[in-house]
Amino acid sequence: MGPSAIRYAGLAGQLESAGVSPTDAGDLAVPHHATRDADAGPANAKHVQEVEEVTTSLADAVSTALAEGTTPLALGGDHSIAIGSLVGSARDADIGVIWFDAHGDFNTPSTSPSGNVHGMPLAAALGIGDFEGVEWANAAGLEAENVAIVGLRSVDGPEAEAIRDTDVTVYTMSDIDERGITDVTNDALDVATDGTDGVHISLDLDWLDPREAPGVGTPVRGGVTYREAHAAMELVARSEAMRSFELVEVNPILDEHNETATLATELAASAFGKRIL
Ligand code: 4U7
Ligand code: MN
Ligand code: MN
Ligand code: MN
Repeated sequence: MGPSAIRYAGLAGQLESAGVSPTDAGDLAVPHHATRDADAGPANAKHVQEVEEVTTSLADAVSTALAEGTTPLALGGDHSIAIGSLVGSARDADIGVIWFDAHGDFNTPSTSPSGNVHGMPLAAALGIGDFEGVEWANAAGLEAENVAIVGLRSVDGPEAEAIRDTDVTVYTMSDIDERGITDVTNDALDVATDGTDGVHISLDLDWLDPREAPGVGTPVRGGVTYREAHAAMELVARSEAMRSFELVEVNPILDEHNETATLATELAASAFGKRIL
């Protein structure tokens, strides 16, 4: 339902206001939740079979869009789709990623307290722990040293340890408090562009404070403001380094008057270069 809500909120018009001529490639085939057994696959990774199917079709769609010279924008759905975005974006290029999120999404089936794959995509794409050598999930041209997580404020114990064991750079909410969103985002862009061909931007709407973005599955108080979120996206646009983009975790059932979906469309416009004058 997330992609429908985001389209309904006016994504195409917002992108046009940013000077983009968007093409809607439609929905990928995603098995319906109620028709599949969440626990059919390996232990503690719900619907991982389905995630693998969607990863593969999304990765193909992303790499095709890039080959055609366009900038793919993937709509979720939960953050597990990032595995597909990253595999596709990093298939024929070295990429960096900026992960705008309250969470680290660095769990593996061995560490996850929930078994939800939306808490694992960054570890999956980097081939961490259980994901080592898992071909469908590993993003070929992505290295931990080009990954920046921005806005972190909720992380599980073993997940934090796993992040610390890698070269991933983390900017917590405290870093944003102390240094401001501009400095932090510029540093994250430096990390993600260093020696790479471009940057994937992964925007989990729970990055924002739940007062601004109530329609998400796992809200965490103390997130960035509306204005900070726009400022970060505007810096992304100005860098001209964005290669692929995704909006995830909008849940219209939990939303109020589609405001989180609307916010997602506005932030996309900023990331794609919308200017006031
Ligand atoms: B999201 C969690 F335990 N860490 O793994 C988990 F707190 O994509 C939450 O960032 C994951 O929204 C949140 O289930 C995933 C939990
Ligand atoms: Mn996330
Ligand atoms: Mn999150
Ligand atoms: Mn979530």
